Amino acid sequence: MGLIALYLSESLAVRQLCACLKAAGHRCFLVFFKEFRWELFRPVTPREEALLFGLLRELDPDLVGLSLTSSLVADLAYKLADNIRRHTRAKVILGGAHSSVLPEEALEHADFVCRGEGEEAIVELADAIACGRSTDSIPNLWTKPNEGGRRNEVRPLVEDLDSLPFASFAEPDTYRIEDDRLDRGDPATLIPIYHTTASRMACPFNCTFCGSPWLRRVLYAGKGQPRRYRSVDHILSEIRQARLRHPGMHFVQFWDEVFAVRAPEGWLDEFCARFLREIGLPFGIWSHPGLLTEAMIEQLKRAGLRKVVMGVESGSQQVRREVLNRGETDAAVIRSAEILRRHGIEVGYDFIVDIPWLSEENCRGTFKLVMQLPQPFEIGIHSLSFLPGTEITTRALAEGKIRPEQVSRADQPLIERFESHLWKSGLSARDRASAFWHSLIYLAAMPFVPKRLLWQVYRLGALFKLFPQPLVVAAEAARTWKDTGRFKLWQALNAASPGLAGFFARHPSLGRATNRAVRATLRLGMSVCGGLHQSSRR
Ligand code: B12
Ligand code: SF4
Repeated sequence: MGLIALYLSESLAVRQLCACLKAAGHRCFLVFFKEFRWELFRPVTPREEALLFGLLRELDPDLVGLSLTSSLVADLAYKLADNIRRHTRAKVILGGAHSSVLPEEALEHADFVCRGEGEEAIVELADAIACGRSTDSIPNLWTKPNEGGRRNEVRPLVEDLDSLPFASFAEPDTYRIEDDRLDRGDPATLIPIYHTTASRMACPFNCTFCGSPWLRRVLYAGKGQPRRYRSVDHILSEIRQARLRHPGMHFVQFWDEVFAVRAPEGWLDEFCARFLREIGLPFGIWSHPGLLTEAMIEQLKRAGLRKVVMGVESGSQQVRREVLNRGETDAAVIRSAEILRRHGIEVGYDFIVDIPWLSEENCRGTFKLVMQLPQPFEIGIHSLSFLPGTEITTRALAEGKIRPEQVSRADQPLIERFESHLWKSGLSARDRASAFWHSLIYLAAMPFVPKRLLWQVYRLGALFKLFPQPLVVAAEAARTWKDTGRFKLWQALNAASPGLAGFFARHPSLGRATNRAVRATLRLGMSVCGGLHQSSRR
C-alpha cells in the first residue's frame, strides 16, 4: 500500500498509519508530496503530478491512501485521487480531519473514506484486500455505493496510545516530491527538528474557529475519553530510536494542541526529569495563555524547554469572548508573556485577522496588545479560515457573512490559503484599511521599529487607511529583512503597488539602481542609529 501526505513532510498521520500497516505485516511506502513551509509555498507543477503518477505506476500498490489533514488541501487531494483512480489500478482511501467532517463529499473521489482515527481501520482494510475478503463492514469506513454503500460506525478510540508502534521515520521506502524532483529518502531527516506528540486531543477548550472541538464533541461523542497521554517511557523510547537514525537531530518539537494540559498525576514531573537525563535536547511546545504558570515554565525550562508558541488570536478581549469563545483576559496574556520572557524562552504568538465581526475592534486591540508584549517574539498573522464543522463557519454562513464557496478557502488559489502576514493593499477601502492594520501590527512586533513612531502612525490612522502603501512597503521590507537578511525592494513594492513594481520589472537597470540606493541609505541609517545608540549607552 502507498500513503501520501500533501504539503506536510512531517505528517504524523501517514507515519503512524504506515507503522501500523508494517507491524501487521503489510508493505507500505510513503510519499511526501510537497512541503509545508510557511514562507515558501509553491504550487503543484504538472511535472510533479507526472512524477507522482509515474512512481505509483512503478510501485503498483493495491491501495493508495491520501491524508486530508486539513480542509485547505481538499480540492488538491480530490484531483489527485480522481487521477490515481483513472491512471492506476489502485483503490483509493481518503482519511483525515476533512474527510471525517464531510465523508459524502470525499466519497465522490475515493473508493473508501475513513472517519476519525485510522490505525485499526487501515490495517483491517489492507488485510481484507490482501485476503480477498469483503471490505463492507469495517468500522470507521464508508464505502462507495458500488462497493456496498456502507456507512460504518466510528469505533471507540484506542485507549492505550502505548499499544501503537512508533511512527515511521527515516525508512528507506519513503519518497519526496518537491521542486520538480522525486527523491528517495525521508524529508524529515533533512531538518534538525524531530516532530512528535505526547498526547492526543488533550485540549479542553472550545474555540469557535477550531476543528478539534468537533472531533472531540461530535465525532467521538460516546466513543471514549478523547484526551489520552502516552507514557513518558513510550515517548522517550521513540525519540531515542529516531535519534539513532537521524544523528543530526538537534531539537524536538511537540505538536500537542496544548502541551501537558490535564496530564495524568505525576506525568509532567516524570517527563521533565527523564527528558533532561535521557534525551538532553532542547524542545518546543504549543501552549495556551490562560494556562501557563511560573512553576510549570520553570520546571519545563530545566528539562530543556526552549520555545513556546501560543495562539493569542485577538488582542481584543471583546472579540475573544464574543466571537472566538476564548475566555482569557488581556492581563492573563501579558502575565504569560512576562513569565516566558523572564525565563528567556523564545516565543511565537499567533493572531487571527479578517474576522467578519468586530473587525476594526479586533485589529485595534491586537495592535495595542502586541505593543505591550515583551520583546523579542515571533508573530504569525493569519487570515481566518472557515473550516467545515466549526461553530464560526456555521454562524458566518447563517448570518450571510461568507458564501458557501468561501468555506475551506476554496475560492482562493491554494498557495494563498496558507499565506500569513497578509497586507496586500487592494483598491477597495476595506482592503486599504486591512493593509494598514496588518502591516502596523506586524511592524509592532519588530524590535527594531521605534514604538513612538508606530503610535504616531496609529494616531494618523485615518490618513494611512487611505494611503497604506508606505506602511505596506515597510512591513514587507521588515519581513524580508528579518527572514532572509536582505532587503528585497521589488517584493516590497509589489506588495504595496503592483503597478510600480511592474514599472521596475520593465526597466530592470533602473530597478537595480534604486534597490542599491535604498539599501545604501538603509545601511547608512542603521549605522548612524547604531552609533547614536552606542554613544547614548556610553
Ligand atoms: C499537529 C497538527 C498540525 C501540524 C502537523 C499535522 C500532522 N498531521 O502531522 C502542523 C502544524 C504542520 C499543522 C498544520 C495545519 N493544520 Co493542523 N493540526 C494538528 C493537530 C493539533 C494534531 C494532528 C495530529 O498530528 N494528530 C496525531 C496524528 C497521528 O493523527 P491525525 O493527524 O489526527 O490523523 C489521524 C486521522 O485523522 C486519520 N487519518 C489521517 N490521514 C489519514 C489518511 C488515511 C488514508 C486514513 C485511512 C486515515 C487518516 O488517521 C490518523 C491516525 O489516527 C490537529 C488537531 C487534532 N486534534 O487533530 C490539527 C488540525 C488537524 N489542523 C488543522 C489545520 C486547519 C491545519 C492547517 C490548515 C493550519 C494552517 N492554516 O496552516 C495546516 C494544514 C497543513 C496541511 N498541509 O494540511 C485542523 C484541520 C481541520 C480541518 N477541517 O481542516 C485541525 C483539526 C485543528 C484546527 N486548527 O482546526 N497541523
Ligand atoms: S486552544 Fe487551540 S486546540 Fe484548543 S480549541 Fe482552541 S484553537 Fe483548538
